[in-house]
Amino acid sequence: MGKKPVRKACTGDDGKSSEDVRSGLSLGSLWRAYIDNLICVQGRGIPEIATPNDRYMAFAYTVRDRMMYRAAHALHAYMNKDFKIVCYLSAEFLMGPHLGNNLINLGIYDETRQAFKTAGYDIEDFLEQETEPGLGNGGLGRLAACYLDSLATLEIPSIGYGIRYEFGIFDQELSDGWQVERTDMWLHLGNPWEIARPEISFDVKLGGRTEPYRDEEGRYCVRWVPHRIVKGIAYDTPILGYRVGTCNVLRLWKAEATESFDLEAFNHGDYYRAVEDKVVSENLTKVLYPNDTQLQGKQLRLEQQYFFVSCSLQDMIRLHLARGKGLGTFHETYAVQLNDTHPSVAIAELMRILVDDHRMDWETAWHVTKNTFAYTNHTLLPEALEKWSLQLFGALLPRHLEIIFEINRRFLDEVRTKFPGDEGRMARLSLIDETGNRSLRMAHLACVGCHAVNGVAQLHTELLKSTVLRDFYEMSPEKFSNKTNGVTPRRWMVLSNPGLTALITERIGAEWIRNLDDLRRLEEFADDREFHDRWRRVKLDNKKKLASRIREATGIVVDPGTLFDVQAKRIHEYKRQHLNILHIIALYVRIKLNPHTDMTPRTCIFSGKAAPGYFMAKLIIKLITSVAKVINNDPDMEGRLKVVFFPDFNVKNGQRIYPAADLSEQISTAGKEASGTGNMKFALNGALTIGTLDGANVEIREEVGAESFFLFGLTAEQVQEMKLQGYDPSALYASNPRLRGVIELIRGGHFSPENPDLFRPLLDSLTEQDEYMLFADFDSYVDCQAEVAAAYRDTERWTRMSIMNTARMGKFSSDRAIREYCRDIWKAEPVRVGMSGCLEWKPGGRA
Ligand code: 26W
Repeated sequence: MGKKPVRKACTGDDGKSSEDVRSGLSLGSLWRAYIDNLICVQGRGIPEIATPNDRYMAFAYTVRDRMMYRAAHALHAYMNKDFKIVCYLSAEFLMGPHLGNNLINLGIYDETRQAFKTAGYDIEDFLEQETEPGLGNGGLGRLAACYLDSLATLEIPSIGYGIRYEFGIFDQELSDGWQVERTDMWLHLGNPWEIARPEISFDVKLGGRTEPYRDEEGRYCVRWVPHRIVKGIAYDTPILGYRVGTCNVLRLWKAEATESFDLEAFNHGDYYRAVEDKVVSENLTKVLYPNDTQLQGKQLRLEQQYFFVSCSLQDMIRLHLARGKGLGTFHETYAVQLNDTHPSVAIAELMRILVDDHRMDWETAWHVTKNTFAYTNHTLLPEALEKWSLQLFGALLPRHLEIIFEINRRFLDEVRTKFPGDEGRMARLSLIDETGNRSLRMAHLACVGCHAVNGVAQLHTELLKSTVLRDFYEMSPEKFSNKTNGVTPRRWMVLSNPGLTALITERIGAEWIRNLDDLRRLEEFADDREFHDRWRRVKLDNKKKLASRIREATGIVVDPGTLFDVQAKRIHEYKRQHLNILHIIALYVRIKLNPHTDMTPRTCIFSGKAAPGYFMAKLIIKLITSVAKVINNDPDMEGRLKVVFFPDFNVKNGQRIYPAADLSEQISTAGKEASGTGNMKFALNGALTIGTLDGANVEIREEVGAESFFLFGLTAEQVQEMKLQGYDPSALYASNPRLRGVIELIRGGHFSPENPDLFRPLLDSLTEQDEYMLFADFDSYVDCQAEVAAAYRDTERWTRMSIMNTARMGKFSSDRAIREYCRDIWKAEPVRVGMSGCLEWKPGGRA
C-alpha cells in the first residue's frame, strides 16, 4: 500500500544497524520478532503445533511492540510541554479488527504481506483470525472509533475513555429466517492489543446517603456515605495515527471488587457471601446494552455510565495534579467531549469532586466544569432521549442528585431573568420533568453543563435548534454549532478496498489518504476510457469477493454481474428496511405479471442487527428472509432478482460490503436519521446513493451533485406539515393499487404460507399509523428505483457517476470533522512526535 515507510533504523555508535527486534521495521526484524513471540509468548517451540490463533497472536504482539515504541516516543515528546488533551468520553467504541489497521497506519502492510508470503503464509489468514471488539451498537460507537483514528493522525494528544465490556454486541445468526442472538466472545482467545494496568485503578462509590458536616473552618460541607464501592481497572489499547509518531490511547475500565474477599464475612465462615460481592461488582462491566434507540431505565446501565465517567475523571485529575497543576486550570488542560448523553453525569461528578472533595467554591467549580465539557447530540427520536427516574437516580447517586438540583435552581434563576414570567418555558427547560413519574432529563443537564452543543449534520443541527433543543437554543444560541460526521479513509478505503486504493494512488499519488479533498483530482479521469475499465474491474472484483462470502454464510449464489443494491445498518422502522422490501415485492409482482420483461438484474442485499427486544425490527428481518425464500426459489426470477440477508453485520463485514455495493440505500423518513455514516462509506467506495433528504444525505448530494444522486421522498418539512394536518395512510392505501397489491400479497400469506397472519402486526401498523410514512413515499421511491435501473444499464454513465461520487467525498473524512472540533470547540492543537532516533534508556537512570 503505497510507499515504503520513512523510518530510520536505530544506529549504534559504530554506525552499523542495530535495529531492535521489537522496534525494527525491516523484513528481517519483523520475521525474527514473530518467531520470538511464537516461541516465548505463545509457547510454541515447533511451528507445526502452532494454531492459527498462536500465529495471529505472535504477529499481533510483533505489531504492538512497534506501536509501543511510538507511544514511548510520544511520551518523551510530551514531557515538560504544555498542551491541551482531548478526552473523548463514550459508552461505546466500535473499533473493528485492529491488526490490518495498525499495519496500514505503521506503513508496513505491503512489506509484511511480502514477508509472510515468502515464508509461505497468506496475511489474509492472520487478519481473518481476529475476533473484533464489538463494543458498540452502531453509528455512535463507530463514529467514536473513526474519531480516535483521526485524532491520532492529526497528532492531537487524546484519550478515548470507555467501558471494557466482557461481552460486546451479540453475534447475529439466522434460524428459520429469524434473528437469533449469540453471546459475543471477543476475549476468549485473548486480546493482544490491550495492556492491563492494575495499578491504574480507582474506587467508585455507589448508593448510600449524604451527610452534612462543618469542616475545620466551620464551612458547611456534604459528604457522601456510599452503600458499596467498586474498583475500576484501566485497560489500554494503543491508537496509532496514520504514518505519524503520535500514538494515543483508548483507556477502557473494567469493574472489579475492591477486595477479592470480604474478610469479615470470610472470617464468619460466610464464604459464599464474600464471593457474592465480587460477582456483583464484576457484573457492572459484563455486557453492552444492545439497544440503539429504545431506552430502558435499567439501573445497571446508569451504574455503567457513572462508573466509567468517575474512573475517567479521577484519571484526568491524577494526571493533571501529577503535572503540578491546580484544579482551577483543569479546563485549560482538558477538553472533554460527551458522546451523546450517556456520559453526561460527568458534569455532576466533576462538580462533586471540585466542591466536595477539593473544597472549591461553587462559582469557580461551575466555571471550570462548563468550560471543560462539550456535548454531541446523535438523535432526535424522543424514545432515545435519556431520562432517569429521580427515584432510581437518587438511590444510586444521592449526592449527584443534590448537585443537579442546585444546578437546576441556579439555571432556572437565569431563565427567569431572561424570560420573566414565562412559567411554561421554565417547565420546558427544567432539568427535571415534573410530569408523571418525576425524571431527570440528561440532554438538559448536558446543555446546561457544557459550553458547546453540536448536532452531527447540517439538517440535524437545524432540527435540534428548532425542535428538541429549541428552548436551549433561545437561551444560549452561542453554544450551538454543527459538526457534520465523517469516516476515516484509512479503514474505510485503504484497508477495505485495496484495489481502488491502488488505482487512485496510481493516478493522483497517495496524499489523498491524509487529505481526502485531494480525491477531486480524480475528476480529470471521469471520461478516461481506460480508467473507466479499471474502475469497473475493481468493483467487479469486490463484488466477486462478497458473492463468495454470501455463499459461505447463506448458501445463496449471487451473480456479481448484477446491480448490487445494498442496505446495511441497524434494523429500525425509521430506517425503513420494509420500504425497501415493499419495492422488491413490487418488482416481483411486475416480473410475475410479465415474465419476459426486459429489466436490470438486481441483487438486493440486506445486513443489520435488530435490538433483541425490538419485536417489529425482528419481524422485518423475518419478512426480508421470507420474501428472499420465495423470490430466490422462483424460476421466473432467475437472472432478474435475488434477495439476500447477510447475517452478522459488524465492522469486519462492513469492510466487505461497502466496497462491493453499486447502490447505497439511505431511505430513512426525512428528519429521523441524525446523520448516518454508512452513507459516507458507500459513497466513498463508489456506490451511488438512493436516498431521502435526511441527515448527511443532504450534504452528500450537495457535494456529489444532484445529477449523481437518486433523490426521492418527502422533505423533513413536508413530513412535519403532513403530520400536523393529520396523516392518513389508509387513504393512500385505498387510492394506490400498486401499493395495495404489494400489501395484500403479504397479508394473504404469499410469503408465509404456513402462517398467513405472521406479518399482520407490521401491516396493521402501516395501514393504521404508518408512523414513518412509508406509504407517503412509496410511489416516489419505486419511480426513483426505476431511474436507478435505467441509469445502471448505461454503463458509461454509471461509471462516470461512480467516479464523481468518490472524487467529491473529501468533505466526509473524519479528519475534516476532527479539525473542526479542534478549532471551534476543543481549542486543541497538534503536538508533533518525531519518529526517528532511539530512545535512550540510561542504565541506572530514570527510564
Ligand atoms: C438506548 C439509549 C440509546 C440512545 C441512543 C443508545 C444509543 C443511542 C445512539 C445515539 C444511537 C446512534 O447510534 N445514533 C447514530 O449516531 C450516528 C453518529 O452520529 C449517526 O450517524 C446516526 O444517524 C445516529 O442514528
